[in-house]
Amino acid sequence: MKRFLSLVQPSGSLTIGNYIGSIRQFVKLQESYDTFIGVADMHSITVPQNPEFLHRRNREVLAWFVAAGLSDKHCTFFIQSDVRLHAELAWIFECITNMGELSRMTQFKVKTEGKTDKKIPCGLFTYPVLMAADILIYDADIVPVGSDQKQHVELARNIAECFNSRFGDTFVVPEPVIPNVGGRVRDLQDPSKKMSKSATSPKGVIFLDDDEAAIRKKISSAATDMDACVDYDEASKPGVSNLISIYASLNEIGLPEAIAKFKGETRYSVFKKAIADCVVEHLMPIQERYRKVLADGMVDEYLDKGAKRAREVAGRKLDEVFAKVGFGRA
Ligand code: AQP
Repeated sequence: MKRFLSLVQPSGSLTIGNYIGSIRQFVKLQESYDTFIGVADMHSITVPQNPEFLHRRNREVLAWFVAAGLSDKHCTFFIQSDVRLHAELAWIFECITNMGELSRMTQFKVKTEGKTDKKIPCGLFTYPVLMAADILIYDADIVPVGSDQKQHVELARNIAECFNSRFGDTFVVPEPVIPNVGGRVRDLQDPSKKMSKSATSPKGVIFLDDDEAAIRKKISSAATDMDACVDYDEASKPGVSNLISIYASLNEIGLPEAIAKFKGETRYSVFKKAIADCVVEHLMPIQERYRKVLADGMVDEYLDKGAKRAREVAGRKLDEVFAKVGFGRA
């Protein structure tokens, strides 16, 4: 059975972007793959985190996974820091990755915009290498990601190919899988940016744990344009197009169908209400399940079981890598 893997950072409350761009895809794939789903707490400290929040969020992210429909029958759930082998492999990968490749990473440029070198932690520069280790240590065949992470999966492919050519066939070269619609959910207030959990303002971000009133308020005040005519055009109508994409993704319909439903509507209030109804309808049942999952106390059991298996799989791969690079005694 082929393997798929994805990790989500517990760097804040999860957003509808995380849900549409990644978690929902995992739910569809889980039965057809040997599925590894992780909480990337080691990645999240590239920006300062409150340790207490981080502990709590690790469990909460897992609870969202389960509430969204992922099951321990199909998934190996783990917290990244429970499998420290990732960091050991990342060190080896850092030694075969050059600075030029990392300097080209768009996420690095976005996250360091306007900052001087003194304010940029090295981890922010090298985390794509840790991400490569996350993926390659499990020999993942596919990695479903939002479009913002595609470049990082490409880096993982380059690293796998580089290692394989230097030390012999060792790693599976993974494929990124990007959703056709919803690969980049945009911030509702500033559609030039992607919706992010750590956005400077929460106004443009729909968090999975937002209550109905907050969701409706955020959507009704989403930035649109002065045309007063609903249509899809990412360049000239990014705000309206974003809302249509969210609608299409959540309803699992194609963009043309979603566009046809709203095209020509002149009242943005009516259009936004339909989007808000759709988001509320989708999120409320997930929120209810989330509360139950946290209350039923199963999260730790899933994580313990998952960490055990993840350590076994990762450990075998790392032993092979250590031997190939010449570590230890022959
Ligand atoms: N806005 C988005 N649209 C589509 N997909 C998205 N993803 C994140 N935001 C969007 C996808 O969610 C997965 C997990 O992401 P992550 O938490 O590991 O890191 P991220 O991409 O950096 O997510 P955020 O929300 O922007 O976090 P912060 O603010 O902490 O940096 C990935 O597959 C990602 O593509």
